[in-house]
Amino acid sequence: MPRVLRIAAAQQGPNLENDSRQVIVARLLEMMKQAKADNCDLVVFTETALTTFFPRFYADDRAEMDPWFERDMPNDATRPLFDFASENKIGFSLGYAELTPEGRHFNTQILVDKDAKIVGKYRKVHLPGHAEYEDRRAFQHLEKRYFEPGDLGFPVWRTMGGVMGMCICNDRRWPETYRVMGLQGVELVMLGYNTPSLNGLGGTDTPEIRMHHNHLSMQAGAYQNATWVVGVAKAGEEAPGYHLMGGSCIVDPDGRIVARAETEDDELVIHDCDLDTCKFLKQSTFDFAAHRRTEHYGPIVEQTGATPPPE
Ligand code: CDV
Repeated sequence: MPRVLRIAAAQQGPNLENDSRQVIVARLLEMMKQAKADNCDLVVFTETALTTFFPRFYADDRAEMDPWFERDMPNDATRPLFDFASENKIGFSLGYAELTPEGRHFNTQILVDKDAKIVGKYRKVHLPGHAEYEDRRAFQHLEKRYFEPGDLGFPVWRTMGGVMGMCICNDRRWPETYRVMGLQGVELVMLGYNTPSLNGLGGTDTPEIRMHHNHLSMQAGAYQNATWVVGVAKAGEEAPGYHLMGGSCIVDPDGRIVARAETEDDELVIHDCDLDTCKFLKQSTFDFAAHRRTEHYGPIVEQTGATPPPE
């Protein structure tokens, strides 16, 4: 099995509110075709790739949001991606809003192998934002209203010659996300993000500092767990006053950005990722079995908020 995977991060320009699934999937398919023409093994699409980022909309009745969700995967709209994958032997990872037969709502990412088989499913654990309408915000971020936290943990899968895992957007900011996968020997973490260029609450964040946070989180996660990380944006103005950052990138196990998007549009960011380059740090600085001191890590799982010492 070759250990060099040619990976395309398929950044997307904005999905507008009225764009149909068919129009959006045609764009994704075009990027898959370009990736195949460039001999890629795997294409990574973003979070909620099939729709606009609807958690910016408020509805009293959350069922009004159900049309943004997929009840089956593949379905009629996404089947062209699966057909292309199996006919051309190319894998992909795709983010979408999932509505289960039991009526549960998740922010989901799947991993599809070169025979178009869904080999992995991840459901977003860290849901940012809020559950009720908040007047003080320039725009809403209602993920806590429309999704429940993922119930699958952070699994990894041995597929396409490597050990692969996924997370979604806000998950990338939490070291625990990468470490749980690192403890399973992950060699490639794939993630998509919809990240506004400004904080809806105002504050001192500039678009530049937010881009810095974006890359810093992924670079740290990659280095500290000796894994490749592929981060894929949905970028640009999805609505007036609602601008999403780009900056899609591929990060090597040393934490270096080795390829990066230059636009805020549909754009492939391609790199030959040698999974064997994970080995050196996994066997030295980050040889977890040799160096971790779990007897001191209790608070990480025992408490959520910080408890500073008394004044
Ligand atoms: N889709 C996201 O999870 N977005 C968050 C925003 C709200 C900060 C993120 O962490 O990028």
